Amino acid sequence: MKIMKTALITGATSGIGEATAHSFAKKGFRLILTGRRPDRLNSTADLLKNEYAVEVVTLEFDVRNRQETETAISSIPCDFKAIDILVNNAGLAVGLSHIQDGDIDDWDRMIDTNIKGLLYVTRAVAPLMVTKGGGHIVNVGSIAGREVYENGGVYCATKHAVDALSKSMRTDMLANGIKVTNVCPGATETEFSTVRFKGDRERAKKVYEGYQALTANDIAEIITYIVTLPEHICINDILIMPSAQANAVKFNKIQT
Ligand code: NDP
Ligand code: 8X3
Repeated sequence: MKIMKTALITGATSGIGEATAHSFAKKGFRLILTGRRPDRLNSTADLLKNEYAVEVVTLEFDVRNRQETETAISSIPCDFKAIDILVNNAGLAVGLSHIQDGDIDDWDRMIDTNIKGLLYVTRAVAPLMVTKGGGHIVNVGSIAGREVYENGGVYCATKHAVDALSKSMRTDMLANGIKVTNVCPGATETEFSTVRFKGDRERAKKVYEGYQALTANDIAEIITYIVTLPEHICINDILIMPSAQANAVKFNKIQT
């Protein structure tokens, strides 16, 4: 009998998280999808149930809220609690500014979501993996976790933290049979830049003009490859860039 994997994906209402939900559903995984927008969670869940006949549970919570996070994870139905894969994807950049001019509310949102939120979810899910004797945690880092760029200091710091936490988790949970992968995308066209520019879609669109950015689906397929490798293989760390991107700031753009 084929053993079905159960995966929890944070930030499954959009972009990389939503695409990963589709890619996992194609493999027949049982899904726990999370995010703050219930309409999107429900429509994705309905679509995946109809299209791939997979079981889907949705959890609406804000990863910044420790109590909400703990309550949501503990409400997962018993038969879904043996989680094989956790994709810590929920995250965001807000604003672009020099440190000396930075908006401290923006900093709080990034730190609370990208670092503390990832930790709250992991602290709630990892013990379930320890109990079942294994699992795979995929943290969505970034090129911003490898380099820093002007005006992006706090976002870059949060993604450097994801890099450090991925290494720590891999060390701490090695004896528990838990694999940890840090997936670091470069420019990927999602709602990311619209969020960074606080709803300014025109400005966001310009980020991806003149070259072929990665799609959410590109990253989702890579995550799916990583979590379906044989048990004895772990991709610890992977950096994925559009062919037209050399580093955080250098792009080969066609001038229009
Ligand atoms: P999107 O904005 O399209 O998706 C972000 C997801 O995160 C949404 O589903 C959103 O759900 C969720 N999220 C944000 N804040 C919270 C919160 N407080 N609580 C719960 N969920 C939250 O962007 P991407 O798909 O691009 O981003 C996914 C990850 O990829 C992020 O960690 C980002 O930093 C990273 N990344 C993105 C790159 C890019 O170029 N796009 C490159 C490198 C890394 P909701 O609003 O419903 O809560
Ligand atoms: C998102 C990519 O280059 O805007 O992590 O930081 S970048």
